Amino acid sequence: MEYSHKKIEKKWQKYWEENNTYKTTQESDKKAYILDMFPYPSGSGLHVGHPKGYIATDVFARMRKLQGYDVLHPIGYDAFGLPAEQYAIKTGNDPREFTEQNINIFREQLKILGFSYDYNKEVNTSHPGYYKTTQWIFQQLYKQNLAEIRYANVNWCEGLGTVLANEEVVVKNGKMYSDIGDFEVIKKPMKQWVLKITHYADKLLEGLDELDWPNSVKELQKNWIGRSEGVIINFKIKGSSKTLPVFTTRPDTIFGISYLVLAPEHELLKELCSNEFKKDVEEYVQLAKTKTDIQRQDDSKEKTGAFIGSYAINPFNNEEIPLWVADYVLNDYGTGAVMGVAAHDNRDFEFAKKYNLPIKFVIETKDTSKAFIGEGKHINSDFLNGLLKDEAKDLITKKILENNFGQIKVNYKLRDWLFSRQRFYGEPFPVVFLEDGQIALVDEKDLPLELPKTDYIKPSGTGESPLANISEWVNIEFNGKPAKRETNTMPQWAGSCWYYLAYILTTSPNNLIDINSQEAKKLFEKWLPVDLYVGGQEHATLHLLYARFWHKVLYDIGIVTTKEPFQKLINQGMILADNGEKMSKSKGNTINPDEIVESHGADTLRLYEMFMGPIEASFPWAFNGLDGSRKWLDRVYRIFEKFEFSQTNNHNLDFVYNEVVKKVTTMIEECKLNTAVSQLMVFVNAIYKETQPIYIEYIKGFLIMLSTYAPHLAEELWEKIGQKASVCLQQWPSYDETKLVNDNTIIAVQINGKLRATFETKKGTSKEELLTKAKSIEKISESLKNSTVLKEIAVIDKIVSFVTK
Ligand code: ANZ
Repeated sequence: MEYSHKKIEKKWQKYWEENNTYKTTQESDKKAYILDMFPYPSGSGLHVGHPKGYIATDVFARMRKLQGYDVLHPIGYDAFGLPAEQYAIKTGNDPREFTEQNINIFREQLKILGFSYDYNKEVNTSHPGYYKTTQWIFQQLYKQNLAEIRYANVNWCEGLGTVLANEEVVVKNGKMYSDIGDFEVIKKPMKQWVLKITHYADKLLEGLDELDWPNSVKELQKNWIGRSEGVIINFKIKGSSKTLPVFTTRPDTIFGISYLVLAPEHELLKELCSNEFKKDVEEYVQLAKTKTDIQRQDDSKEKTGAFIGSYAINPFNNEEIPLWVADYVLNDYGTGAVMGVAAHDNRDFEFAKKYNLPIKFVIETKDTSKAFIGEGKHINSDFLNGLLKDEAKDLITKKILENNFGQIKVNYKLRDWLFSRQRFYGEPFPVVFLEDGQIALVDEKDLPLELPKTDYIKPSGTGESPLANISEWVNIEFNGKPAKRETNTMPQWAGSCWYYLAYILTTSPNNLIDINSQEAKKLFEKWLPVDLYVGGQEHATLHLLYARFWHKVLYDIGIVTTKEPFQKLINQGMILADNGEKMSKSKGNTINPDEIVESHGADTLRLYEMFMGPIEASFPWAFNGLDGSRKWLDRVYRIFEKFEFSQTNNHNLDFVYNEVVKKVTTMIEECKLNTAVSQLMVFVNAIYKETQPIYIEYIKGFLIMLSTYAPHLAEELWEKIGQKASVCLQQWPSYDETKLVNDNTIIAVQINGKLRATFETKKGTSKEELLTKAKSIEKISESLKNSTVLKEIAVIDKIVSFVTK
């Protein structure tokens, strides 16, 4: 017998909506903020992979609600962005309308899956009511001197007609491509807004330790920030008053220097180059210009360079060191100059080999045919001889400081964040440029600065934003003076940097309490940090880094109340196509959740996606698995047709029920959502073994637990046993620890000291009974038959032993 999911699911969705069942409450002293990475509302809608993370958070949020927490479980849309803009250009539509349509489709798709979202808290980053605050936050960054316009070598993507952040660029075969769309990216100097995320490098690193995040994500962020401690040594130049600062993390190798290298763009290169070598060096510099940073750093490529005809002096032994130029040195890292220690660095080794430069080993090794990177004692190093790396580093650093040869320096790989996009469909910058070149902020009371209505949103092709074409928007009067607006817009990341704060402040969709108010502060105190955040791993060094940066700035200026935004993070795995490939529209192998809801029901889809395996792992879609989940829900449904329920407990199910409640609770708590389902199955199996009426309180407890996975069916059955709705607002079942003692024990049966069998029995079973039970085991009775039993021993709860002849 099957239940009608179509009838049931519609009915309860309507009920929840009418009764505001999932309204965010503020009545408990316990809170749980459970967040999904919000979707980009693309034109193609959801496939079955998308809701996997959403179902997981929903199960968790529902349990927390039932446990009496105030739960914040919202959803919204990361709605600015290129695809909508490109679609609008292609079809001549307004990206805003297109986005609105897509959001409506997404919302419907989510609603039929029965999520416990509080839709009243919905946000859309492209709504002026929302981006008003995005602009306000930008202004705070500006006021904190964390935003400025710089003439910078940026990542220009012709295909997208915009600049991209380093985090948005992928490197393949030494070339750069856009993360979205896979278009080629080149370096190009342009005037840009940058956000000085580098000022927060240390804070971003420090905070990581306290977070309950996957190690892989923490590592990705650590490496992206790339902190390294070293020193800058100022080398004197022979016959010149100039010094050349060189950053190194290995000052202890100073007696092994073979040469110093400058980057081709180094500001001192021309000056330090002797006349004789000018031509060679200039040619080399031209050649280097044709390569990207990535090609220059590619370890598989042969190193190239040129001698520049002058020498530096090693401050510790006064040796002359030749100066070279080479493009494997990057100008914007460290000081743009490197000490070449050929014996102990692979790149330097290759370089020295190629140009016949000396290779001086200063750390002990037997194999001198290649660079030695490992740990060992210092040799040929004067006062450092015999010391290991760390000791030697400490000593040499001390001497460098004492003698004023240089200073301590910490370097980061992290670069400031390029924050301008030459696009239409993003947040306008809330600034104006006055005629004298000054920048002024748009008055707070004039925010939001809205995007103008226009039909003309194509990129200009010159690298200027489409907004530059709308002269009545650009040219304004500001406090009585002529001024121009910024025509670039913010990147899509801006809106997603703080959306988790927006939900807290939202009183109705896109209607927010002032972020800079006492009321906001109280709410932040209540809800921050996010307790569980579930989303894809691809955001490790993008959204998750950017959002942490903004959060820390907002913390420092007293807006938010915690140092970190997201306490626990889980990266959900993917749902693959049935052949193991990634699901994608272009491959035509996607499965639409709407169809599954139609054929099997939302509860089945929810249960199946959770039962597939650990949430972090990826699995191929399997229709037989889906059928299996549906069959189990039907089996649950039939309990209510077949069995009678009783107000009195016959204690048959005491052990299994209490154990299942305990396990389901801790498993959901630990986000082991697949094994929690197995436990619910264990309980259903136990019911089916019963011949007497089932204790109604256990049925209720079961339905409450079931409602986290299959809320529609659980509501229906809850109603069927005569309860008042809603099952989603009941109290999570508790378990009785005293019922959890399993009062059975295992008895070993030995014959002449050898283990022959085991059996289970109630604890405390008498000696006589133990002997009888042991003898009734076929294997034992067979053995005893043909021998004389000399002795029978029984130890209660432990063992039965026979000695025979
Ligand atoms: C001497 C040395 C000896 C080095 C040795 C390494 C090993 P991280 O940890 O990544 O910060 N370096 C410094 N500036 C550079 C630049 N602009 N372009 C390319 N390489 C640069 O690495 C710091 C090390 O990278 C520095 O320490 C320097 O080489 C090199 F056995 O100095 B080392």
